[in-house]
Amino acid sequence: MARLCEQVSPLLDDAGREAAAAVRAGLAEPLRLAVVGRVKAGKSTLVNALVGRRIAPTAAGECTRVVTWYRYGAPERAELHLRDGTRQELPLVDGRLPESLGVPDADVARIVVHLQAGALREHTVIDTPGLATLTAANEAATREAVLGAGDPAAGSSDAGQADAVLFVFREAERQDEVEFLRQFRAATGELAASAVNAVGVLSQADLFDGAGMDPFDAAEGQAARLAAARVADVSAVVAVSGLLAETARTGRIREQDARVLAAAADVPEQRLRLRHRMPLPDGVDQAALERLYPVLGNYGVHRGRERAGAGAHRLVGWLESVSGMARVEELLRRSLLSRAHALKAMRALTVLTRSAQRAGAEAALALIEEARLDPALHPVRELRALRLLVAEAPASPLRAALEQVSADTTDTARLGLPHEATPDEIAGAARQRAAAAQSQSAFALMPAEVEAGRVLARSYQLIARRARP
Ligand SMILES: Nc1nc2c(ncn2[C@@H]2O[C@H](COP(=O)(O)OP(=O)(O)OP(=O)(O)O)[C@@H](O)[C@H]2O)c(=O)[nH]1
Ligand SMILES: [Mg+2]
Repeated sequence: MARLCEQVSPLLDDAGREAAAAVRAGLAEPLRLAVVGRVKAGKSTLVNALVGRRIAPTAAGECTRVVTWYRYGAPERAELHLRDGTRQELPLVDGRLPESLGVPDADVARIVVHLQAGALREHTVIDTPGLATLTAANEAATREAVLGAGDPAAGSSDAGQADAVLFVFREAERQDEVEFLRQFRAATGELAASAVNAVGVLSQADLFDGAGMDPFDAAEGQAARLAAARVADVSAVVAVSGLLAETARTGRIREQDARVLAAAADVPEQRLRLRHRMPLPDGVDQAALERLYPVLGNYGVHRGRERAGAGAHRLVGWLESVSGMARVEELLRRSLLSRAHALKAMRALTVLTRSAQRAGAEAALALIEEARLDPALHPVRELRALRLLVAEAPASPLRAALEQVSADTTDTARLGLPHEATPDEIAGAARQRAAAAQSQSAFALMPAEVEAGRVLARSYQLIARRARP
């Protein structure tokens, strides 16, 4: 891809050259993950939990107004990238982004925050303003910055910034989520979220109305239904409480807090709910307890009381495990980080192709077409085939094999062979699979399966060739 960027760049116009340079620079960076969803879905809270810092502002009202990147870097700092191309330092306030940026929001293309947070070595996280928000400008900015639906005529070289998407769905909106995804897809076109580059979470699981059930169990059931209904848009959906994870991971619970909770352990839950009308029993520090509600939510306060007796450490451990955040990270690893190289190349190819088309650069398009056939870019073909297959024939037997070969792993793992398999064994198994995939392709009825079989056969041939050049 890097070589292709260099070859194509001189054949493009100014905006295209800029886009090619940006794409080239991005190849060496961690995967860029955009966190997308409706206003107040809990995106920024989740970002804080992912990063392990309370850096992004969160609030009950519409809060994130500017697309904000969190990337690994030292010294820790925040910068405004203004639309006129200049940059300005943005001082942090108590380690958090300030409420006011000092310039009109509309002048800011994005905020870039550099942090030395371990999680950011693996992926850059892009927090976005909520879609379907009060202000149309927010929504346009998000679409533009996330997946390149920006208007190229308006000089948007920002197009297509994210390699992968984390959708944040919220219980209250669940009726609308299908429509939301449809609109999102329409707005983002070829770079749209799909089963290969997007995963979902059902947020605020602690608030779920489980009708007597544990809210997390109820949320998990709903998450599974959402995933089944949207197989083409996200590879999976898991339930999570961003708030509990953020609280657990950012040192917000001290010994003193655990003592306050433990002191209220025997107060009936009903009584706690009525605390504004009826004072709590002696021995409960009502003011201190009140301060814990925004930090832990009703669920965390009420269910946390019984764990608090064993101290803050145990309480925090419980918050972390009940939050579901570890499962979100596992999903990110399994579905997105495991194919980071191909996802980055896929976005890069799309951006280059668009730039070449816009500039009417036939020679550049020819180079890109040639590159698509290069074995080095075969992983991109695998992802495209997988995307199509999941959208059109999700139950196809070819799917699992295609998922397996398209992961960033070793050829033995791709074939499911033991680690110590010899080159001859690898080549032999790969040739056999190639022949099988070819015949599956020949007998398939759905176009998506025909293509999947073809791509898979080629994947196995390439593995065979790598083992025995
Ligand atoms: N109980 C509970 N509250 C949450 C959770 N996640 C977020 N919240 C609360 O919901 C409100 C909105 O959270 P944010 O993280 O700011 O949501 P957002 O999607 O970034 O909002 P915008 O940037 O305005 O689109 C805040 O008051 C959070 O404390 C959660 O998992 N559980
Ligand atoms: Mg936000």
